[in-house]
Amino acid sequence: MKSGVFDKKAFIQSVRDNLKNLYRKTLEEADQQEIFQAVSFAVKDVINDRWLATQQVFDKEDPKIVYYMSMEFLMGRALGNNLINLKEYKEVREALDEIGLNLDVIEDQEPDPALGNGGLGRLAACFMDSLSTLGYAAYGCGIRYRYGMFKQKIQDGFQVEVPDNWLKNGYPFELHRPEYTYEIKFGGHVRTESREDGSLRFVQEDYQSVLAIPYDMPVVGYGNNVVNTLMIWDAAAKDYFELDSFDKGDYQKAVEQQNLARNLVEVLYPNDNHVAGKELRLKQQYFFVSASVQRALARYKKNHDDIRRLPEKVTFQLNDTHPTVTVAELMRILVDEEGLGWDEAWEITTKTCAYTNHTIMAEALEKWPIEIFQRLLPRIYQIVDEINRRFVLQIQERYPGDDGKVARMAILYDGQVKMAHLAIVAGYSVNGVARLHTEILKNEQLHDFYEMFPEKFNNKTNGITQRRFLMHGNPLLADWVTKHIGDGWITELMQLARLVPYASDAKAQKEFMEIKRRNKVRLAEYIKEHNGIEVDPDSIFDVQVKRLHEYKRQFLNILHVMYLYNELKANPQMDFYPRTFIFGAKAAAGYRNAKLTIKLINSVADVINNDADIKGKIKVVFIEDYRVSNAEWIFAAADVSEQISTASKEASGTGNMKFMLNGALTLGTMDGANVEMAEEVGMENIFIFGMSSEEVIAHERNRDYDPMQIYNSDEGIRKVVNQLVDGTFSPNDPGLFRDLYNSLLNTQCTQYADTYFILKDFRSYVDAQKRIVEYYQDKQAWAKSAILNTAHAGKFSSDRTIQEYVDEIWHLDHITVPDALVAKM
Ligand code: F58
Repeated sequence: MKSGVFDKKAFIQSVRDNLKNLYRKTLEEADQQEIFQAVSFAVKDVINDRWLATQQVFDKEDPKIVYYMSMEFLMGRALGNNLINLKEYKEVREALDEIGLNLDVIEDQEPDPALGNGGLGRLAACFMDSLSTLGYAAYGCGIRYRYGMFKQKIQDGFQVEVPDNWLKNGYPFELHRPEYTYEIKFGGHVRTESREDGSLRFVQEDYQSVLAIPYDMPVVGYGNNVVNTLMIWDAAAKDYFELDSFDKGDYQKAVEQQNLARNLVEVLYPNDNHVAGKELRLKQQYFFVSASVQRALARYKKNHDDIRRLPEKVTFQLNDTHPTVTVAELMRILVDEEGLGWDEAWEITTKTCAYTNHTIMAEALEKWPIEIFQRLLPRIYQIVDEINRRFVLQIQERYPGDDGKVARMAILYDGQVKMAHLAIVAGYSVNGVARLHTEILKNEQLHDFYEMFPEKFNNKTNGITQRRFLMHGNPLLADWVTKHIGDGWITELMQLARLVPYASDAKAQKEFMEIKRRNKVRLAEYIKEHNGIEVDPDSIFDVQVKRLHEYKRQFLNILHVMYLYNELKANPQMDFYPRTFIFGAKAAAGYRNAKLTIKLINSVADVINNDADIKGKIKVVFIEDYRVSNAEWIFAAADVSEQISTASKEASGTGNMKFMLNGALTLGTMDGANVEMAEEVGMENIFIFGMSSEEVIAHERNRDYDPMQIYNSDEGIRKVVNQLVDGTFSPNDPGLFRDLYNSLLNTQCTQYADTYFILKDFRSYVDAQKRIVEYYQDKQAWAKSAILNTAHAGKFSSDRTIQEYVDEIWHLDHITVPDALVAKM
């Protein structure tokens, strides 16, 4: 086991020992949760040897390290993934089988560590997997939220949020590291004193503080002994011990610190593409940033004595603007604690921090009221103020007399701290997450900055890990691929291109579609069990799973389902290929139209699924609690992948890539990474519709779009829109969907009607849907396109993305961890 050979007997013995030591139970007495824990600890033993060995290599070789700073890591379950990456998945399944245990059932006991919202958090998790697999030294730095993303229940068609207590049984893959505790200071004020050499020293006083205590989670590389660390921070009160003694310390202060510590890491803010400007969120940001930067610098100083050479060994990647205080915290430590001058400190900081932008949506741009920022982080604010002062001078020098530039570009303006501006000014790299997105950043959103710092801007098209989203999620297809081209694709996804010849091979087509069918049966059983709905595995599985947001246009999808239903009702004899429309989405708790869209989908499902007239030709399913674990099965079972955002709004998308890898055909707009997917797979194998991003941007600029004209002139559209308010889908409460109706037509309700151009793109979408059903009925053509989608998904591996970050931004050193070293642990 240590050096790559799996020892079945030892593994089973280890599981039995763990049951005995943890629960004083035999295998026969233990329940499935206990068995999950015991198996996980047995796996962790194996991981620990590699983890220790990796640390020794770090110490010996001193590679440059990337600290991936992110408020979110949507890791998903670890047990199965760790086994895959240890290359022991099948062996462990067989070993457990021999003692009467089923690995699927055991894996299902694990809570989904859901410390993220959606794409941004899942990207961070895929990146960690690729960093380990490619052999680069990395720490993921984040927060150990007590409650992650809420669990979604559907009650009477409405979303209800239930807290997700993922730690209630204890999480076997985390390691408590109290020896790396740091103090984090909030509030108070800054006193200035003179040093002996006449320079000034800044001291924060009368602050409240909390302790940051890290938990480490292993991130196992595929088959290479490398184990990196996800370091997530828990909070504890500093002076709590004083509470039980009346004569020591300040009781009031101790209670406050206790409350601060409790609240800080209590819960993840459940918004996607929208920021909650809450003071607690800023506290969370500074908390994990300060702890991580302190940890990174302590690590560096252990074996380097020149802090000026920090950029040679350390880089901080800011996952969106949420960790941008990194910049100011690094400056603070360099100036206040290391005693460097401003210019020297700035030189180091601007070679160490880099920023990734994930959205152009205005609601997602972080701005903090200066009042809050200054009160909470007085010293950090002073530093930001100085960065801003110097930057404004630079703008004025470059664009004399242009006050517009200052207004648009300053970091502090209008009583606000603009985090993106700070990240761009201090970062040595600014990247978008798909080619189109980066172009929009350069030409529109961040144009002023691009003009001033063109050399900072670059693109890194997102990717996904094939280890989780093909090997683990779709073992049948993974084996089929390996049978045809060998297993090199597991670490070099471009090798999938070798499947191209099989796309036209009748036998391969048949096998591929049989696998798709078996995955559809697996999902149909899940749906039957969870929704009580019977779906036909021979119908077209048309799937849209992602966070619910107006720009992602689940609304367009369900309006189209209503439209089809109307057609079928009007003409029950029409030629109609059976379709199953599958949705899965969480809405932010306070996002009304998003929540109402969930209710609409469920109401439409109720009516259509129970209408005997249409003979089950359309089914609508809303999968409750869409999350990483059920996502893996959903991607495997999809025929059609809905990627239908209003062009220009989806920065990249990553679900689109997971569907493609699993052989679904995309029905999408020319948005985000869809553009590059179309380029890879060819326009014959993808279904594109709707306005281009240029057209959307032009309409937004000219404000010349009038949905009313479409409503008035198109009867089919008028009918579905009217059905939102005539009680067709809510007979007991005909006004229920009025807000959705208004969002399409009524200018009083939103800044302008139909903000996301749903009616504008509707006909083009109907047409693309028609083309796709026709195509589906040509079994050979479809199978060929499906195989070609898998074959051309190679570019969308996060391994490719990470290699680009390494080559063009981070410049990390490659490490290897020899078997012999692991064997010695
Ligand atoms: C997503 N952003 C983009 N933000 O929407 C998606 O196109 C992209 O593929 C993905 O990032 C990865 O680059 C996203 O998920 C959030 O969830 C933030 C959470 C915190 C508040 C602001 C939005």
